[in-house]
Amino acid sequence: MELKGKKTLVVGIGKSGLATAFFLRRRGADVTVSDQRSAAALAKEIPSLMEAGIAVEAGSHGLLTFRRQDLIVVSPGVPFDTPELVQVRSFGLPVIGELELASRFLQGKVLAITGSNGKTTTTALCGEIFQAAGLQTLVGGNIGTPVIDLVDRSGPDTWAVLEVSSFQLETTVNFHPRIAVILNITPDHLDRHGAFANYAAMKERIFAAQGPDDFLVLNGDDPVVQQAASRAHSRVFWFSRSKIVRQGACIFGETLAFRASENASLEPILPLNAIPLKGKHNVENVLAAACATRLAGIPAEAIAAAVASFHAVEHRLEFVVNIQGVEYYNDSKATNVDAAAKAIEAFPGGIHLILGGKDKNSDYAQLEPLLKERVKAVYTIGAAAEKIEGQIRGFVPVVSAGTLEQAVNLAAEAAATGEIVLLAPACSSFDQFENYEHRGRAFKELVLARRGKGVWQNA
Ligand code: UMA
Repeated sequence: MELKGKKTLVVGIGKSGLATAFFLRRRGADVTVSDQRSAAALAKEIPSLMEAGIAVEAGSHGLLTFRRQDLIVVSPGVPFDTPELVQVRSFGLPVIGELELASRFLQGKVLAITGSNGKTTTTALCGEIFQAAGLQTLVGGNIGTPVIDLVDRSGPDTWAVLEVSSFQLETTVNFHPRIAVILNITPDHLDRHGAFANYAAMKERIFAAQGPDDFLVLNGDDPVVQQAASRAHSRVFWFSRSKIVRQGACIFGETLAFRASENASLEPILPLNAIPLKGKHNVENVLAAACATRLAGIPAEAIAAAVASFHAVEHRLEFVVNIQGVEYYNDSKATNVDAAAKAIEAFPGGIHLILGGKDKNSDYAQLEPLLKERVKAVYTIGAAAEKIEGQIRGFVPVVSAGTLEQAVNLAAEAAATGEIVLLAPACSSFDQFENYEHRGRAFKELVLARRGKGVWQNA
């Protein structure tokens, strides 16, 4: 793909857009960036963009700016149906995302992981397994480092391990992972994708450009993911926590095992009790990671060693502290109902649960059985509080806390020895925080500030 002298527009100047704009400029393109934030709000970004010779449109997206381009690259958070994008697409102007652009320049092989939940943990774990096996490894995508920033570090022998979101997949064309993984598909981002079927279709785009030599790893326990197999053009492998698979990874007795083909015997990878992560969902993440990395040719021993020394990624069911017998867990990344359910399932009971934030058109009543069985009280925060309270009232005592600070204090005061205070909000964070990381850090600071009030044991 020739970029020299091409008129390019990058829409959105967040992490992904900034990295893309500088990449395009380094490759000799004529670059403009457009962001709906005001020039004042972009005061930090504008000087370095101007210095690199990149033109900046701030405050709104101008149709004329969009029409003047040869190529438009959109950031993942910019909806594909933004009116200016719809118009220029109707003129035949190419509109792609950062993931697609990066994949055209990335050298080596790609392992890409998507799913509604568990993507970041599985991506980080696969990265560690590759590294433990001595392979040249790059990790990026939705996990934090834009894929475009990996391009200059990639070579023919590199494995790029990428977490890819439905937002990123929406704009792919030729993105072609050697190994693609779909962990699970449950309702999320319905405010962006509309119907659940649209969201599921975005996830399936991860394998749309795969061929017969590629691998697709699917969750054999997830009915929505199972349906994807009939549309695959690549070799399908399964992972399952509940049954023995034809080919892929599964549980045999107390051992996680891999079967290379229908006729092969099960090869033990590691005992289940060697998995240091909490929760059944993390067993699924390890199964997926073991299957994908085994398909990449990594020996079982290297997989077992990397899994055994792997610890929870920050903000994913992260143990914070034990203060006077009460354990605090930060699962700020539980930004949808299914993720919150998985966090609750990780504990047998005695949970003081903090729920709320920005609603994504979710149905919180789905939590009913788990709330009744395991949760002592719910503390609601943020813009979604009223909706959540309306949908879960009667299942469990609900305290309207408003802010995270108030929720932490109320939960800490109510929790008895042996109980759990869990932030698994089932919502995104943008009503009260910059992002889920900001929310998770705020939770940890509030919790750790309480250490003065008792005896504690750090993470
Ligand atoms: N903007 C516009 N016009 C719009 C919408 C947004 O100009 O119509 C601008 C905003 O003003 C802002 C910029 O776009 O300046 C933000 O871009 P972005 O939302 O794409 O965010 P980035 O900072 O580029 O981060 C993105 C991913 N964000 C999203 O998908 C929302 C990050 O995933 C990812 O880590 C990063 O690229 C690097 O690849 C975060 C995320 O929340 C973690 N992902 C969602 C999730 O996990 O649920 C999908």
